[in-house]
Amino acid sequence: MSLFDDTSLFTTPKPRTVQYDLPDAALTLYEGFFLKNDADRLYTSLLQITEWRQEPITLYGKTYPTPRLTAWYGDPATSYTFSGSKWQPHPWNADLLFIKERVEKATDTSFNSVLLNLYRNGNDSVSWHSDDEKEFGRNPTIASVSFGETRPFHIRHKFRKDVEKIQIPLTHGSLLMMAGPMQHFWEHQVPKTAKPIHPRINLTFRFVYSPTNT
Ligand SMILES: O=C(O)CCC(=O)C(=O)O
Ligand SMILES: [Mn+2]
Repeated sequence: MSLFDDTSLFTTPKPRTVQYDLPDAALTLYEGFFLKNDADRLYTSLLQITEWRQEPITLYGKTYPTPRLTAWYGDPATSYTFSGSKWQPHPWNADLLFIKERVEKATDTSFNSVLLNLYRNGNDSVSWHSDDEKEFGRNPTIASVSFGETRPFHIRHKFRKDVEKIQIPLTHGSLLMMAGPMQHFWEHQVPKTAKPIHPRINLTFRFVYSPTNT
């Protein structure tokens, strides 16, 4: 067993729901949505079986390796363009379907795809962005599930300087639901950290509209 598989490092908080009172967003955090046994099992399994890749990303005409590993799974008809690359999904596996069904039941929402991110250490990150691509529809509902090391999820309003930026620690087994007009009014990031930390897996379930399902 490698150090990365030592899930005893990660604890899940007691289940609780936090509803954030924010302008132009519907944001709900379910801590302990997956209890420790399931969260540990899913972390270890997804770390090993996911088709992780480090994709190139082009910013202002320069190409860099994405500062994390990613993978895209979903229904065959969902394909989507992100940072200039066309993503063809891998087929669902049992772990992803297990997570998807639990999230769909609890939130009464359906999803047809998931983007996985692996933050290997503190040097991995995702920079400020919104998930407002037209393939997600006008006001997309995005379900964000986290396993492994807790990383802070920063959000800031794009237009209102009087609205405070907030940081939400996304713990092992948590579910964060982003809905309403949030992707049009807010941006989010997971910054780098100099602290020595363990990996974190994040899954964002989305509904992708395509010519075959609309
Ligand atoms: O890792 C996270 O919590 C966020 C990931 C994210 O924003 C994305 O994949 O679009
Ligand atoms: Mn995002």
